[in-house]
Amino acid sequence: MSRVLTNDGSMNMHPGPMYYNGVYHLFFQYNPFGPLFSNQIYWAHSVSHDLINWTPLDLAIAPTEPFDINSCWSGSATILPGNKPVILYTGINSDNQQVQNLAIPKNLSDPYLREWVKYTGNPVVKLPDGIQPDDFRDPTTAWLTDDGKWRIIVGSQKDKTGIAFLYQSEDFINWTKYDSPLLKVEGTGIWECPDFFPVWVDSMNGVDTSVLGPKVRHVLKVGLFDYARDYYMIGNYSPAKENYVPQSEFTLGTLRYDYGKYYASKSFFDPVKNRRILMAWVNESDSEADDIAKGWSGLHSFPRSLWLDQNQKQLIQWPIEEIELLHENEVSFEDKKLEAGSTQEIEGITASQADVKISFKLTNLEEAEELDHSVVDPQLICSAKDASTKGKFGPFGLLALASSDLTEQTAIFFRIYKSSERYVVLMCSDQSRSSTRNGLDKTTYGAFVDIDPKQEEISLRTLVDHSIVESFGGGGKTCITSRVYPTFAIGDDAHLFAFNNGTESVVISKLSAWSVKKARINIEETISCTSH
Ligand code: DQQ
Repeated sequence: MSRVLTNDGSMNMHPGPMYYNGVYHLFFQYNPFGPLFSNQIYWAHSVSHDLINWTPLDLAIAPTEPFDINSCWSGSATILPGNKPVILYTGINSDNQQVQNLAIPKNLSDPYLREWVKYTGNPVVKLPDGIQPDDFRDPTTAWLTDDGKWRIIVGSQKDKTGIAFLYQSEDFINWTKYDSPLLKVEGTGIWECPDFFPVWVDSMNGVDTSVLGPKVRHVLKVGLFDYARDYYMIGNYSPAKENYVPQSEFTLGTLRYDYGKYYASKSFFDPVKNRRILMAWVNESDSEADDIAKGWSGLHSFPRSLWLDQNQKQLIQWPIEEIELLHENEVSFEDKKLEAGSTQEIEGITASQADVKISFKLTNLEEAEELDHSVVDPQLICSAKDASTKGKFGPFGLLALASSDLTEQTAIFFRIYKSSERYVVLMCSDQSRSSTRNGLDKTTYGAFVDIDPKQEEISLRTLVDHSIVESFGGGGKTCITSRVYPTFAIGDDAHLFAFNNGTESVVISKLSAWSVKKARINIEETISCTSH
């Protein structure tokens, strides 16, 4: 699989992914001196022609100036008219304040934009009055409206109220804080790595960040530092009064891109295939000592396309189609009954690096058990009833990175409940038996899937890549990413099973699975500097 990770350092994500002249760029937070986060963070830079195979370049931005001497933190790329990329990023200045700086490519005719130079007048956005020095960061990609002004959001907080400050500029140098934030919500803590972008109301295509009007809704994503979770809202934005009205009020139950280990994400518009593509930082679930021993920490999720669901209530996410470049040895079958308490090994693929799609057909659903309304948090329900706890319909799903005797397994499964007159679909990712090793974060994740099992099959797609498992339930309505470190179920000793621990049988209506070849990543290669 393709994971831009660092051989010798800490990577914590929130890249400024961007497309420019035939090349995809991935910038990301990087500590060149060791595998853990530090107070000397740089911008690393990799490039790709297919979002699968990546070539590392020299570090793009280093902490060298008074305005970023104590680290170059997250930010975003924007393509200005005339096809000119610029980066806005957070610098920790010599007074340890978070300020926002501008950098531009040194040589636009270098197709890989290897060198970036900082604006000598940095910072272009200073810490606002009344905001703590470490509460102001992560400028978004900018968007332009017909009044000729650019806008960005900067994440912040004041007294635990999360804030999306909005700034306007006509020249991308002089920025003015708009008198009211785009949004603020009490009690959430600081908002990191905000993202703000339009999505079509009636298409799966992506759309450029500056598009406005009745055919789009706007997504505001905020990362809650206190929970390490990326929440998003869908709403209506009108630039006239910088007014953003989310369709539903933000709460900690608000929609999340991913209900597992998935944070500090960033999206960008891919004009080649008209896609909005999302990438996130997937941190480690092992210990710092483990990270020091392995010499690196942090990787990023597989790129996802994202679009607005037809019901306009949530986003849909799906692995980009380029993953098919890495598929081999397809295995598939249809209509296979999975009796209560049974497993079905999926053989013929490399289970440690695989892509598997499975859908389940259920009958006599009226037998489903009632949802216990005393526990409403799906993650708690999944934590209380793991993959071995029998239900009626469920747990059924996949056992990934499983040892042959199932002592090690990462279980991604569903449970179906009746709740008054409708059905509820719960999706869980159970890491409790992912490894015989101790000292790991084996938190179980869970979320509901907004599908009606009377109307459609229960589908799951899971990407397995050694220590990362990314699952897409309900065709991409609910996503859960986990990090696991099996000791036996590794390499050729890893197995993949479909399983049903419910008392009711289910039918695998269709399964397709592939081995996924290794992508070319982190391989230095002399890339020709062909003048464009
Ligand atoms: N980590 C970055 C910040 C960002 C946070 C520093 C997100 O820019 O807010 O590496 O994890």
